[in-house]
Amino acid sequence: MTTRLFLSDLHLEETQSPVFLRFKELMLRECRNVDEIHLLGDLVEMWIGDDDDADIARALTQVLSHACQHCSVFIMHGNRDFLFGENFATQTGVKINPDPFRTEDGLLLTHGDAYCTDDTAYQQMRTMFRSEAWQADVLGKTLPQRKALGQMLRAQSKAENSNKTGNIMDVNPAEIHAQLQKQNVTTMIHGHTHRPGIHQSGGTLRYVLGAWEHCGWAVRQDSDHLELFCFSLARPYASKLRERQP
Ligand SMILES: [Mn+2]
Repeated sequence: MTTRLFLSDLHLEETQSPVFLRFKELMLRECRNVDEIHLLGDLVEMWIGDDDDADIARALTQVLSHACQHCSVFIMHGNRDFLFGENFATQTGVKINPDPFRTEDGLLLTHGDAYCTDDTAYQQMRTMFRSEAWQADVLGKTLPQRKALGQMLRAQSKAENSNKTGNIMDVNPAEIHAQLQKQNVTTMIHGHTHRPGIHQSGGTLRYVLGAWEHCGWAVRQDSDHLELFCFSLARPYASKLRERQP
């Protein structure tokens, strides 16, 4: 009997933002209620390396370290935080899962961007960002250099409205189907597209997490029962789960 919580696309930037406050409340509360919390990518708007000393990086480290004392926390790389590395994992206690990741009870977890195959320009960029050579080059720069690069990329992303749903292509259903068949599972959970919903097709189920914009989104798993839910970011997070029995 596994209880899990899945989140993605928080795009955390500021420690004083409602998004970060709700995330903190949720993590500190739910780590006592579930066995595992899975962060399925784009937890932060940008990660420039595990040595980042920005407020949000420190605050995030604190929250995750605390949560890891009570439950298992897994991180998957999104297209904005693919530089989370082993130092961050060691510091906090989180485990970094590969994308896709298949749970032992047959859920296929993915950030989702790998299946947006209709956007060929995006896939070319993705291949570059995920290459060892590009990552080694970036991580070889000094922290101040990476901070400057991060600021530039953030400004560019804002100017282009990169996080707006209309500017993110949806997944390709045939690619999803092929991946589910390859992994021999029928249920997938992903984020990235900022199009929350549940899709049923040919005996498969796909849960899509939403971005934390107008509200927060999560999928809750209680053994074989899955539920997609949203909650207000304007007031403190209230769990619907009972505390785990000691
Ligand atoms: Mn994404």
